[in-house]
Amino acid sequence: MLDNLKERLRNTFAKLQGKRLTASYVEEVLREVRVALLEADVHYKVASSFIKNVKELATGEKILASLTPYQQIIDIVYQEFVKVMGETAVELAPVKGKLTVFEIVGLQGSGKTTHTAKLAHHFQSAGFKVLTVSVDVYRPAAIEQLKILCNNNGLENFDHSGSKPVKIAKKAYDHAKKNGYDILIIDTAGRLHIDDAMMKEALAIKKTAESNEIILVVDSMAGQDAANVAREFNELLNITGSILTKLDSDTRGGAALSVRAISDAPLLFAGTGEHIADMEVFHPDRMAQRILGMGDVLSLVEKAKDAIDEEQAQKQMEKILSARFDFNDYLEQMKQINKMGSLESILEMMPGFSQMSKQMKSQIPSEKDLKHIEAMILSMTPEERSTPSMINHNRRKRIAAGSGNSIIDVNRFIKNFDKTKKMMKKGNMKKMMKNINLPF
Ligand SMILES: Nc1nc2c(ncn2[C@@H]2O[C@H](COP(=O)(O)OP(=O)(O)O)[C@@H](O)[C@H]2O)c(=O)[nH]1
Ligand SMILES: [Mg+2]
Repeated sequence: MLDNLKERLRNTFAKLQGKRLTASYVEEVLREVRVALLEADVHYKVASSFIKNVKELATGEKILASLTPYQQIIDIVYQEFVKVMGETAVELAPVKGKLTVFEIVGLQGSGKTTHTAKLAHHFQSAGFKVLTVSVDVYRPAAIEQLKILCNNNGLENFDHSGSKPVKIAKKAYDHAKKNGYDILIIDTAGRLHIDDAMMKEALAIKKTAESNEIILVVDSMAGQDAANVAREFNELLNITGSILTKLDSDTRGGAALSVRAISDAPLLFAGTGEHIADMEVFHPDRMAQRILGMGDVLSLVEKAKDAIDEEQAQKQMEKILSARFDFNDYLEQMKQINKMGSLESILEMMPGFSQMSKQMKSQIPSEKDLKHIEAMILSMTPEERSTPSMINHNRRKRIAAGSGNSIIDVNRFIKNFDKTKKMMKKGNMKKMMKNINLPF
């Protein structure tokens, strides 16, 4: 899902790599982000305010002077995505022993009936006594659909043969009250388009059944329309939350970004399939990560931020690329890398990783190896550390004995060090660093 938006943003951000930012450059990039949002069917008002907010943050002096603009801008955009979708996950919190009524509203085909059953399953699994009822009298098959879904999944459905939605809702409500249900979920009828009759009916049910939650079901494939649906339903019914459905399909994603901003009610759940359990609590941060297609890169940015001081990183980088790289640097370098966790797992998250040769990967020591390497380096004299070429056979024997390693270990380590150095000199490392812009 969201593949187009993901791809557009990725391409846009790729241009930032390794560049010093200027305010006008940021603007150029943000223009592209705006187009990407609009193409993903994000409502134009939402897109505009999104860009405005990002611009304010991204053109601050500190960011512009930063050595890692790529990470910084992505981080700002990411934070803005999270904000637009509501910051933190909001969960419905019905109380046992007291009837809470959910009224499910939305256009026809958006997934109301399916999600009525999913919600019932969700709360019943959490120990609530849940009753469902369909008041979609216009399509008898719809009432049957909910009944079957409930039967198949061990859920309770209020059986009726009524023809007046408000009356059915009232009966179901009385029944639920009398029989000690914690939750009543009312699946209402939808239309292909928003119309007066549908809205009036939903409002009348709200009054009769004292609906505590008005939950709007939105098809995430609805694109720009999703924003209009959210606005109109909200104006009349004052929705308290929404469910975005069909996020498993090839959606452009705009709905996810527009609905919350327009209705100002939290996105509660994401529908991710046709099966009863295919519904997740909506997490704005995780969704932002999916949209950016860079969840992994973002956590990488976090790691890099924690582990590495920018200025020191720049110095290290310069040294690696010069011929002066010695054992002291090597040890420092490997320690830094190790602080970030397994290097392999970090690199795997990055676009440039596949370009790194197998041979190169094999040069990266594990944490255990590092301990041995550290011992070996500490057993060297300062001259040896800074002039690796002077370490002859006798010196190697001494280093082995002093560090508790075998001569074979020492030989292998020095050979690896030479290889790594050669590779860096050849410019492989430089190329790699340029591609991935890792700050060390
Ligand atoms: N793939 C997928 N299909 C869904 C999802 N939610 C609903 N559907 C399908 O969408 C169609 C319409 O759903 P339904 O619940 O009948 O919509 P309603 O008219 O609003 O009650 C059905 O075929 C559902 O199986 C979802 O999250 N993912
Ligand atoms: Mg239905």
